[in-house]
Amino acid sequence: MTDTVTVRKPQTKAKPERPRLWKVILLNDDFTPRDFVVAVLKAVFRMTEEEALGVMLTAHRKGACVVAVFTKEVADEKARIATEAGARAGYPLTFTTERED
Ligand code: TYC
Repeated sequence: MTDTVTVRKPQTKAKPERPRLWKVILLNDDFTPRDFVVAVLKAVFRMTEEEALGVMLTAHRKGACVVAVFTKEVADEKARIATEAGARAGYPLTFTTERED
């Protein structure tokens, strides 16, 4: 008679990972006009005038400001479009992205 021992594979729990989010960060510079920064924030990030003014002023005073969080693809694309809008107008306006912890 043969003893049969059944060894089960440890069950891998299906744990749905939440997609990591990426911050779009606006960097201050000494050349881009304030109105231009506000216009880009409104156009690319669909902010109201008040929201855009607040973000622009925070970046102006502190050196940088988080604009919004998105999935990596959306954050990269919006940062690229917003930075290019500045470059097309001859300004060094820069948006970067950074992974949220
Ligand atoms: N510092 C700029 C000025 O004085 C305005 C500005 C604000 C530029 C925020 C970039 O992210 C920025 N004209």
